[in-house]
Amino acid sequence: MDIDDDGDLDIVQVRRGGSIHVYRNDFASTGSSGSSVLVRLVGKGGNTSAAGAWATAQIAGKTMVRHLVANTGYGGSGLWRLHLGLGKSSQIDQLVVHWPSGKTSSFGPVAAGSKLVVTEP
Ligand SMILES: [Ca+2]
Repeated sequence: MDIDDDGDLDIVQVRRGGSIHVYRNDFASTGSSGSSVLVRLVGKGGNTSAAGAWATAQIAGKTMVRHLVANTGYGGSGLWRLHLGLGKSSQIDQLVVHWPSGKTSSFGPVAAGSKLVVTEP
């Protein structure tokens, strides 16, 4: 998850019956890492969190796929948004969201550093 909303991924670890550990990733602020695009999806009907949606991103001739899942293992939880790492690329050429209902949303280019909210059509 990205606890400080700066586009790089951080980790929060909660041990059963134990303490909470937060590992904040400050690598992006050093200028040493690449950029990213964050996409929050808003579904319709009973699935407003868009669980089960997925997206494909065309970035510099390569295809990236990201799935929005409800959890990431025992007691785990994901971002509830898509984190698309761009490396040194300056944009996503085309982004296609595939909704659980079967609908799609397509747009682009999307500049690095963007934070999008996409609503199901
Ligand atoms: Ca972060």
